[in-house]
Amino acid sequence: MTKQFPEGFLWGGATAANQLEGGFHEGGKGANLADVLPGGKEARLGLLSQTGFDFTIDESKYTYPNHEAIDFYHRYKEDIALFAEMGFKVFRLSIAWSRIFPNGDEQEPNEEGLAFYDRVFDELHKHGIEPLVTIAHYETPLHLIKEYGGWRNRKLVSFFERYVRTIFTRYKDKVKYWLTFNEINGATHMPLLGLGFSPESEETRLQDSFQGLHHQFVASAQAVKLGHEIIPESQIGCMLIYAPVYSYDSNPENVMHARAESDIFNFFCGDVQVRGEYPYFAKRYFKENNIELDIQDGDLETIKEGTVDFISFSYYMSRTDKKVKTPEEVGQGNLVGGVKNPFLEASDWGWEIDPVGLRIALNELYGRYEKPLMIVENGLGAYDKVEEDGSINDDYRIDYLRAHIERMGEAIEDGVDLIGYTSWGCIDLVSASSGEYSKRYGYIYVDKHDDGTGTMERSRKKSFFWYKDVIASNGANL
Ligand code: BGP
Repeated sequence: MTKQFPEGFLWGGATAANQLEGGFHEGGKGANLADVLPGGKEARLGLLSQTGFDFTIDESKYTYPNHEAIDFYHRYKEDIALFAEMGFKVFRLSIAWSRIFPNGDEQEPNEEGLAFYDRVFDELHKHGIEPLVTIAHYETPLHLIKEYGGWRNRKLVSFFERYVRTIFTRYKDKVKYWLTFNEINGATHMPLLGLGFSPESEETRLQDSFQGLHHQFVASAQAVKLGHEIIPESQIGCMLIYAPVYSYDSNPENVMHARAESDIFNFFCGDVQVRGEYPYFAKRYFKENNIELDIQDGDLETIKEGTVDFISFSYYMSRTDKKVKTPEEVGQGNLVGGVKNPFLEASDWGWEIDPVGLRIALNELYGRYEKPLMIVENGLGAYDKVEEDGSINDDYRIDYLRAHIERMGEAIEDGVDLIGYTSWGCIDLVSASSGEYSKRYGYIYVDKHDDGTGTMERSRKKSFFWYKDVIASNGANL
């Protein structure tokens, strides 16, 4: 492809505080959810989906890689300089709520935490990089989880309001692009991550998740309204995990099922946050699943008034759906469920690689909402090998990214208004779902390993130079 992307296209990379910063006890920070999640695929994935999660830190049993992460807390200057060297226009990071309000429910913020992000934003601006800030990225303050039961509890709406008011006011001259809740629609799959509670039983999972989501919808809409008041030029988006749902075959029963799955997984949250109302299909879904929401006076008005300016989403995979699975097909699908797609290869973690699915996702989202779109996560988690001369030849990562960026170009040709792309884990960091260092996404290698060893030294992978050229040519050189 020799075509350039639209002028001003926001190329960059994405991260989250808990997977990046470390310094988990420094600067007055309180513990948050990620601090109690153990490292290691088996331990973490199992715990994320279980009911009745134990929120204590047990170092005799588990390791906790997020405590140290990749030490961005101390090394942000060096890391931002490397992002600048690649030519980043934008850098996505999250603010750790518990750095600002260590317990989440205090009246007054923690000045040291606020000052840390001041320094980070200043450093980014020094290099001409625009920050894109996620307000909540799987890091609910632990106290809010233990004391209040996470987002099931309505009180979090007002604690969140205090938090967003504080950060909007503080950073109003430094941050223009904001996202409210990371992958908000992932909540029903893994309520622990997004909603900060572990369901008591499978029976209460849906009821509690949708109630928690309702609270987040109100909190998000309030944040949008507040943000527009405090920072008139701000652009505030929602953030979805998007996986187009394919029907396994042309059996109309399967096609209808796939459509309904897509509605509830991909569109439910977007419809509320972009259109400002619960979608038409919610009523029947709630009825059939015995979900009864506590919606208070004024909530629906708030949701209507606080619709987002743009839609951001993560894209890693599609999902292939079948209404009735054979016993062999159960558990053969992706992270997001479904059945195995015979046309797709999968990553070492079983995530199916589907660049065309990204073009489909872009068209589906734009076709439904006609609002600007930003891809704020995409990438390949892979094992990297450091050669004797220190080089890291991650051609597999380049191939993955190239194929996806090509389809973004196609979608733009299709007429989609795509404004930016921040690939996930632009610098190696701790994996969210498996708590591993060895699942690497970065252009920048970090010498840190699952067994806790490593110097934390940073080095440039082959993809670093490739991405630099992509950005310099505005997408023409792939
Ligand atoms: C998304 C999360 C990120 C991130 C990414 C990759 O779901 O928003 O926090 O980590 O997925 O997932 P993983 O780290 O599990 O490979």
